[in-house]
Amino acid sequence: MAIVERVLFLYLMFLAAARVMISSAARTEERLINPSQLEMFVDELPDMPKIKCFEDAANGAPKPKKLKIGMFKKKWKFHRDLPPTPVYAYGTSKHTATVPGPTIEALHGIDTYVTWQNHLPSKHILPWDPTIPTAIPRKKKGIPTVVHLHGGIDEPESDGNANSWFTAGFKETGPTWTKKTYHYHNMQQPGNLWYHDHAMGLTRINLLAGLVGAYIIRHHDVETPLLLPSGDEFDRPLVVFDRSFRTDGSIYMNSTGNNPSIHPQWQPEYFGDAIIVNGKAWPRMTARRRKYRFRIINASNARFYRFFFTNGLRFIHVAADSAYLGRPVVTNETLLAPSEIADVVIDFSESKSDVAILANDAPYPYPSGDPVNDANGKVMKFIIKKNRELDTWRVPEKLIKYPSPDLSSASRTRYIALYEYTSDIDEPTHLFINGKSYEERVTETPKAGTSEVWNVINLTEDNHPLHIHLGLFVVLDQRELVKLEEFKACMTKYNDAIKCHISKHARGKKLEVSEHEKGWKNVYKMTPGYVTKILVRFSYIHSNASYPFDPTAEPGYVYHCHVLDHEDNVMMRPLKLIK
Ligand SMILES: *[C@@H]1O[C@H](CO)[C@@H](O)[C@H](O)[C@H]1NC(C)=O
Ligand SMILES: *[C@@H]1O[C@H](CO)[C@@H](O)[C@H](O)[C@H]1NC(C)=O
Ligand SMILES: *[C@@H]1O[C@H](CO)[C@@H](O)[C@H](O)[C@H]1NC(C)=O
Ligand SMILES: *[C@@H]1O[C@H](CO)[C@@H](O)[C@H](O)[C@H]1NC(C)=O
Ligand SMILES: CC(=O)N[C@H]1CO[C@H](CO)[C@@H](O)[C@@H]1O
Ligand SMILES: [Cu+2]
Repeated sequence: MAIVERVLFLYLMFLAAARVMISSAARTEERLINPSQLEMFVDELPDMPKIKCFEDAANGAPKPKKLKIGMFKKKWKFHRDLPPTPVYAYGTSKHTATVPGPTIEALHGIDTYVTWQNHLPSKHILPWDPTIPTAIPRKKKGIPTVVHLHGGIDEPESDGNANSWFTAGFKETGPTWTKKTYHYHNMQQPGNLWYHDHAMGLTRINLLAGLVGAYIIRHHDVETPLLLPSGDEFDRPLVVFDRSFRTDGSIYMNSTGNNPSIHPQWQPEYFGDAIIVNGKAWPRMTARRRKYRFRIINASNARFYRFFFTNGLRFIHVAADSAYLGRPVVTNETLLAPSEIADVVIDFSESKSDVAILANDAPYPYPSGDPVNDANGKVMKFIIKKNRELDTWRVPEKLIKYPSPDLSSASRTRYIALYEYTSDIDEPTHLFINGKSYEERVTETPKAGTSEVWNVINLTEDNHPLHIHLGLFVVLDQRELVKLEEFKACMTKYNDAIKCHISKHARGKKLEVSEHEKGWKNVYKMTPGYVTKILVRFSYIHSNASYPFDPTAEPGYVYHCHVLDHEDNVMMRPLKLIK
C-alpha cells in the first residue's frame, strides 16, 4: 500500500512538474525580447562574403564560372547580447553561410550559372499556413524553396517561378520545375539586384528565416569613367530588414492569424521591432571623412523606411532599383518600399559632427499606421573620423542616361486593379489583383520587345509596392481617384475599369514622382486611392537588341505586390510573354 501511494505520489509530482515545464516552455517561447533591452550600435557592420561569378582569365575576357550555393539551417548572432538565432542562410557551405547571403558579383556580358541547393530539414523554424495557396511536398518532407533574382532579365526557366520549388536534394519538385542549374545572362544594364526565396505561399517566412542576398552587375566600360566610390571599402551593399526575437534568440512571428477561423496563421503584414543591417541589429560603422557608395536594399516583408540622417547628411542618389539615373539627385530623406533599392553616395566630409545616425520615420503600415518608436526609428550609426581625407572619388554631373519612355510606342493599355477582401470582423482575408486568384488563366500577355501602359488602381487601404518580373518601367503619372466610393462600388461589382469610367474618376490630385525615382524601376509604391500609370518595357533599356533567350518559354513570369505577406495570399498574377 505504502509503495502504491509512494508511486502515485511520485507520478503526481511528475505530472505537476511536467505541467510546469510545458507551461514555462510555452511562456518562454512567446516571451519577446523588448528591443529596449538590446543596446544599440554595439556590433560592427559586417560585410557579407563576396562571390565572383567569373574567372579572371590571364589574358582576354573573363570566363563564366559555375557556382553552387546552398541553403543551410544554422545559427546566426544578430546582436552581441542576443543568443544565437536559428536561421536559413545562403552560402557555399554551412560554415560560410551568412544572413544576408553572400554578395554575388557579376560582370555585364558574362553569364552566371548557379545550382541552388536546398539543404533544409523538414520542419520550418517559423509558423506557416496551409489554408493559403502553398507549396506542400506530397511526402511532407523538406521545405520547398526556389530562388528569384529580383531585377534580373533572364529566361523564364531560371526566373524562380513560385511553383518551380524544390526540396532538399531535389527529392520533390513543384509543378513548373524544369532545371537544377539557373542561367543568368547579365546582358542587362549594370545595377543592383537581389536574390531571395519565392516559393508559393512560403516567401514571407523563407525570407524572414534569412533567405536573401545582394547581386551586383558591373559594367566596367561604362561605370569606371564615372569615378564613383568603388572597391570593397567604399562601395558597400546595406541589406536592411526588421525582425522580432524571443528571449531565447529565435525569430518571433505571430502564429495566430488575424482571421483565425479562416486562416489559422496568415496575417496581412509582418513587422519586427529590431532593425537589422547586414545581419546585425542597429550596427555601427567607422567611416573615413570622404565619399562612400551604399546600395541600400530594403529586404523587409512589409516595413517601409523613410531614411534620414540625424545630423543632416544628404543622400546623393545615383541609381534606383537596378538602373542608373541620368543625373545624380540630392535629397535629405529617402522613402524605400519593401524590395526597393536606393543606390546613394554619402559624403562624410560634409558632416558637421563626428557621429551620424541613419534613422527611419516611416509609419507602419505605410502610410496610415503607427508612428515609429525609438527602436525601429534608428537604423545604424556612423562614427566619422576627424581628419578630412583627399577624395579621389566624385559624383559626376551626368551618370548613365537611358532613352526616355516613348508613350507613342506603347502597344496597348491595361488596367490592373488591386483588391483587398475582408471578413465579417473587417480583417483582411486575402488580396487579389484584378479580382483573380493566381491560378486563374493568364490575362497579361505582352508581346516580347514591346512596351505597354499599365494603369494600376489601388482600391485598398495600403500602399502596395508592385514588382514586375522581366520588365522595367517608368512611372508616368499618379492621379487621385475622385468619387472613390462610387468607383470602388462599381469595380467591386463589375471589375472593369473602362465600364466604371476610370477616366472620369482619375481626375483628382496629381502626386509628383520623386526626382530620384523618375528613372527605370522594377518596383514602385502604388499609392492607395490613386491610379498609377506606368510604361513597362519588355526589352532591354540600354539597347534595342532582343533578349538572348526565349522569353515566351514556360513557365512564364509573374508580377506581384512585394509586401511578402500579400504576395503569399495571393497578390500575384502570371505574366506570359508572347511572340
Ligand atoms: C497575434 O495575433 C493575434 C491575432 O491578430 C492577436 O490577437 C495577438 O494579440 C497577437 N499576439 C501578439 C503577441 O502580438
Ligand atoms: C522595405 O520593404 C518592405 C516590403 O517590401 C516595405 O514594407 C518597407 O517599407 C521597405 N522599407 C524601406 C526602408 O524601404
Ligand atoms: C528635408 O527637406 C524638406 C524640404 O526642404 C523638409 O521639409 C524636411 O523636413 C527635411 N527632412 C529632414 C529629415 O530633414
Ligand atoms: C532603339 O531604337 C529607337 C528607334 O530607332 C531609338 O530611338 C532608340 O534610341 C534606340 N534605343 C537604344 C537603347 O538604343
Ligand atoms: C494609403 C492609401 O492612400 N490607400 C488608399 C488606397 O485606396 C483606397 C480606396 O481606393 C483608399 O481608401 C486608401 O486610403
Ligand atoms: Cu501589397
